[in-house]
Amino acid sequence: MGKMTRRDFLRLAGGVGLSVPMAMRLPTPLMGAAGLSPLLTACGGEGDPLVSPHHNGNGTRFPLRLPEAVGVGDLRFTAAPTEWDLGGGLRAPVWALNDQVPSPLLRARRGDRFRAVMENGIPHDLILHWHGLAPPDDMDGHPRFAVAPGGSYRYDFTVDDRAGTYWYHSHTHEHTGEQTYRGIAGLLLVTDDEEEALGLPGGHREIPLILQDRRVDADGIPFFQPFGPAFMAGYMGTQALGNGVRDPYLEVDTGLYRFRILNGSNARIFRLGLSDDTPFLLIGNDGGLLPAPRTVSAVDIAPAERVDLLVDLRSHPVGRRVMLRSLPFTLSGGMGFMGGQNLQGEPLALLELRVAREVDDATPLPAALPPVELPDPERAVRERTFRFDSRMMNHFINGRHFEMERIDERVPFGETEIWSFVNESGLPHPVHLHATHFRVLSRSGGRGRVFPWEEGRKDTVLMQGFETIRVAVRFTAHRGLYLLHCHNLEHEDLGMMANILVE
Ligand SMILES: [Cu+2]
Repeated sequence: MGKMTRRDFLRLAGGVGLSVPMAMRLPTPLMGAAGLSPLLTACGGEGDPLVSPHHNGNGTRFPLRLPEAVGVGDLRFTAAPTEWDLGGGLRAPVWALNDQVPSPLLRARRGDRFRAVMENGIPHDLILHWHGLAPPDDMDGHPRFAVAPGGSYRYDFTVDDRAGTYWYHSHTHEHTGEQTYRGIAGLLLVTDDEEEALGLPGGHREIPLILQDRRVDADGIPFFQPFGPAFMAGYMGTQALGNGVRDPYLEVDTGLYRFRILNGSNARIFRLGLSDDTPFLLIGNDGGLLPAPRTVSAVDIAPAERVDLLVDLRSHPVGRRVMLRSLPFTLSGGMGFMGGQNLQGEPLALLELRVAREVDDATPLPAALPPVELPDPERAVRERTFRFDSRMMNHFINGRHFEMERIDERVPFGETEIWSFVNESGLPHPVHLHATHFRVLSRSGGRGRVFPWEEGRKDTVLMQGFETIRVAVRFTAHRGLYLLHCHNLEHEDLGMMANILVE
C-alpha cells in the first residue's frame, strides 16, 4: 500500500482528465466499494453523483445513534478498516477506532489522567490529536509522531482544560483529510465543577452531535477521491451524516435540550438553523462556555468549530417535526465551487427532531455563565502576521508549505501577543491553533465583525475570503513544538500548516 506523497498529491491535484492508472494509486481497501465510476463521472460525464437521491431529507430517515460515553483513564484504540451501517442496513467501508463511527465518545473531568494506547491497523501512518486540549507536545499528535502500520503510540497526560466540547481526530501529515473522512474522529467532552454547578440539561437531553458531509456514489456509499477543484475548495458532498448516520432523526420530548455540536467535515461550512425558527440559546463554543448566553436564530460553524446550544422544545406540540438545517449563504470572497457546482453555502437538511412525548421539564435557562479568563490585548508585547495564500492548488502560510522539522515561529511562553491572520485569497480558511485558545479581537474586510459564537475562547476561527482577523494569544500550558494550520483538511494536507515553537 503506497503512502501518498506530496508529489502524488500534487499530481492528483492536476486531476482534470485523471487517468485510471492515477486513480488506482489511491490508497484503498475501500476502492472496491466506491469503484472508479463515480470519480470518472464526476470528472465531466453525465449523472453527476453530487445530485444524490439520498440527500436533503426527502426520503426515509434513520435514528440518530447516541453512543455510551467512555472515560479516559485506560483507553485502547485500535484503528482498522471495517464496515459501518450508515442507517437502514447500508453498509459502507470505513476506517474506524474500535469499530465505531464516529470514534468512541469520550468524557473526562478536569484533572483526570488521560491514558490511551493507539494501535495502528490502517494502511497509513497514523497519529491522533486531542483538538482543543493543551497537553505536552509529545502528547498533542504532531505529525512528527505518526506511527507506521502495525505500530502503536502511548498517550499519558493530565486533562487540565476548562469544561468544553473538544474532539479528536487523525493528524497524519498529508493524510489528515482522508483518515478523518474515512472515520477517525470523535468527541471528547470535558466537565468541571463550574459547569456542573449550572445544572445544564443532561442525560437523554444532552445530545453530542457530529455533523459531516459526504460525497456518495449512486448507491449512497461515501467515497474519498478528491480531484482538481477539491484541492482548492476542499472535499465536499451533499449527503449529511449525524453521528455517522445518514439523514438522521431524533425523537425528543417537550423539554430543554443541550446540543453539543461539532462540524467534523473536511471543508463544508454549516449555517445552522431550525426550520420553524425556534431560536438557539448559544452557551458555548470551542473554548467551553461563553462569557454570557446569547440568543441567536442561526450559527455559522466551520470545520473543527464547536457550538453548545440550548433548544427549548417545551412549547412544541407532540407530533411536530423540526429540521436542523444548514441554511443557504454566500461566502465573502465568493469561492466554494467543486466540479463547477458551488457546494459551499448550499442548503442541507441535517437532523430532524420529532417531538414524541409530552413531559414537564422545569430545567432553568442559565441567566449567566461563569467568567472566562482571556488574554488581555492591553498587555500584548508583540505582534505577528500570518498570511494565508492559495494559488494553483497550493496553500501557503507566509509563503511557505509545511515542513516537518522547520520551526516557523518561536513564541515565548506566557507572553501575550496579537496575531493577525490575513486571507489573501477568496477561499475560506478555518484557522486552528494547538496548545492554547485565543481571543478574537476583530475582523476586517469580508464580513467585518465578530460574531456571538466567537466570543470567549476559540481554538478555530473561520476566516472567509480577504478577511483579516486579529486575535490575542498566550501560551500558558506547556513549552514545545505545536501547530498553526488551516482546518480545511485538503488545505492542511497540501501544506497550509506551520510549526510554532513555544519556548
Ligand atoms: Cu484553508
